[in-house]
Order: sequence, then C-alpha cells, then structure tokens
Amino acid sequence: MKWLVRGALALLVAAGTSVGGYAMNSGAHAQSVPAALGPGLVTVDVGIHYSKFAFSTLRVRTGTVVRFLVHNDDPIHHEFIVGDASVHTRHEQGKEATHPPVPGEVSVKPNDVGETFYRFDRPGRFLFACHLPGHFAYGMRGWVVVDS
Ligand SMILES: [Cu+2]
Repeated sequence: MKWLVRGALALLVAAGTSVGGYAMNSGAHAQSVPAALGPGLVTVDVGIHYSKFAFSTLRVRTGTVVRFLVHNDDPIHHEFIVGDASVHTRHEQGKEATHPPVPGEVSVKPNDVGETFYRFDRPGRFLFACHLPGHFAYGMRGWVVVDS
C-alpha cells in the first residue's frame, strides 16, 4: 500500500506544479495574498492539485467563520485540517484514515469536494495541512493568519 502512495506522489511530482490562487464566493482568483476576509461567514475554495494546496496563506479577521470548500483534483485521497498546534500534533501522530465531521477537519476522496466550517475567534496563526502519510513533509501545509 505504501509504495502505491509513493508511486502516485512521484507521478504527481513528475506531472508538474500546481497553479495557485484562492477564491471567495465569486470564484475569482487572486494572484497574491489579498486583504483579510471577514468578519462573518465567508466561503473559501481550497484547490488541491499535484498534492499541493493552491495557496499557502489565507488572511481573515477575528470573528470570521470560514466555509472551506476543498476541491481535490488528484486521483488520491487528501484531507484538510485546520486548527491550533494540538490539533495537528494529534493528526500527525494518529492513524486516522478518515475524519468524522469535526469543525475544521475533512477528508476528501479523489476528484471530490469536501466542506468544513471553522470559526477564527482570536488573532494568531493557524496551520492548515494534510496529514496523510508523507503529505505534510511533501508540502501540503499553509497558514491562516487571523488579524485582530
Ligand atoms: Cu494530502
């Protein structure tokens, strides 16, 4: 099983690099880190292609509830986990193949779209990542920067 995942990753690496960008509601894509979103409810499309997230930084204001729509455009499973350090430590050490509907945590099947909500109610930096074996090390991670 493990070599299958490695093989798939190698193929994905060979195939090219991802095109980044993130969108809010309108579907428009930004080329650089935009102004902070929120407060209130905002929808953010999170693309995944070639085992990379489409963006590495997202800025929101305190009091923003983000509806993450995670688009997995790869032929392998991925996950999107956002939260504080304890959340990531648990997932990096854990053996959970899938995740139940917990705010800020969603597993996404190949070529599928997952959804999760997360409320950013204090300023700081919150990691988002995929903790499937090898994916974090490969670079599937980024930050949500929460402004005051
Ligand atoms: Cu992944």
